Amino acid sequence: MKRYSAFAIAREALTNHLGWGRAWQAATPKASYDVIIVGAGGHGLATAYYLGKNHGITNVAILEKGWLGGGNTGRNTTIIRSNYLQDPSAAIYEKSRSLYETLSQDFNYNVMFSPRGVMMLAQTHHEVRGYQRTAHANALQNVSTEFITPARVKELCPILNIDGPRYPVLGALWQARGGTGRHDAVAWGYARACSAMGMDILQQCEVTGVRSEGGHVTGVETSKGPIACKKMGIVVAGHSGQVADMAGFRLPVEAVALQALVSEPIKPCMDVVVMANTVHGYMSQSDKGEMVIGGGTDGYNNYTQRGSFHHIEETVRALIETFPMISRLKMLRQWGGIVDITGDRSPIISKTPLENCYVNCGWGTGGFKAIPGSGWATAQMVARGEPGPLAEEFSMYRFREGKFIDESVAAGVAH
Ligand code: FAD
Ligand code: PYC
Repeated sequence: MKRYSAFAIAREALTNHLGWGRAWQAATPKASYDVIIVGAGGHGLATAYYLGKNHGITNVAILEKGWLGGGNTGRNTTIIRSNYLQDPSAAIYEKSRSLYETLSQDFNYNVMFSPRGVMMLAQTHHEVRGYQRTAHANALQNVSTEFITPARVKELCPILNIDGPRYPVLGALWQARGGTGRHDAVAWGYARACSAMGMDILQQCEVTGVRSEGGHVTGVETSKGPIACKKMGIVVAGHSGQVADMAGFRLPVEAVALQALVSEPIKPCMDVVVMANTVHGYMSQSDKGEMVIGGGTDGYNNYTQRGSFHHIEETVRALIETFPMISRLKMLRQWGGIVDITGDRSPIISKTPLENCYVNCGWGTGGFKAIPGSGWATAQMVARGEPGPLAEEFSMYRFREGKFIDESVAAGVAH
């Protein structure tokens, strides 16, 4: 793998940039692999990466029906935070946030992690109590957050109107080391590192069936032919129900569209991320100057993977009271992704009814931030055959046993 450095840029500048090479190799399927990961989103790629890096398993194929990172990983608004309420969540999200801090160095590839600070506005007394509770829980979990006053909110984000008539800002849950990252670069960085370890990333390779014998997966049917495997990981977000169905079991997840939009680029006016969960809107400014805006999920299950007009209207209307300046902005584009939501708004990292088949899903509206930690934990489960400490509470069977990990407040846009 070519190392990226200032020296490499200078050398390539002198040789017409002919020496860069591909970031990852185009592969053709082998007949068999030790591990097949279905889904080349961030979670699938990170799982493969940590299988190689932490467990020395590199005879791995990552199968993607479209292009890598083209699902939710390439469609999200890139907010990274770990201000969750319950202990198992705080552990995995904080592991993830801390891995983000050094991911660029780990990859030798810039994922543009920007710990600019994330605030979740409290705009009702109910939210004040909820976020104060989270700040106290985070203190016990070694997650650094604080509940801040409206004056401090205004100081951190001067374009905010804190005196709105319907929803004045009463305070905020502030995580100074939360922020954003570059979503495509996260997928590309993992892909490049997986390819360098000799793994095959098979794009345009849709899994259409799962072969099993005596409760064991033996391989998959794909649009490029059958491929055998010793172990299989299903990491397909909004399509988890479909692939689980091919494997013969059901998952407690619903698929629903989540949408976002960006404005025309403007001069820098906001250097923090603001989430306003009561009105269902959140905003940050991208490096290009666009205001990145998102709202709540669609109110009905669907697989549309596109934006809709009513969503723009609702989201922008909701945000204008708190950010009056956006009423004068032109919007450039909108899009949607199919997110996989569980009943307690927490993910599933789990064994399944098939002995050597594992599932990672249910990240819903909030899984970009979790990519490194989730990949770390899922790789450990696939390698050892049992979930480790970061994953063990996230079994799919918790719904049957009533052991919910309720994150409906922390999930914000998914309540
Ligand atoms: P994906 O990236 O969707 O990857 C799954 C892959 O599986 C896809 O590429 C798909 O093509 C592939 N696949 C599906 N079926 C098959 C098959 N049969 N065969 C082969 N491949 C298959 N999270 C945050 O933390 N912060 C945010 O700010 C944030 N904002 C969001 C905003 C929007 C608009 C959306 C849609 C999501 C947002 N999220 C956010 C959530 C986050 O994007 C997801 O939780 C995360 O990207 C999920 O990653 P993944 O790898 O599990 O799924
Ligand atoms: O989980 O922080 C989040 C988030 C923000 C927007 C969508 N999800």
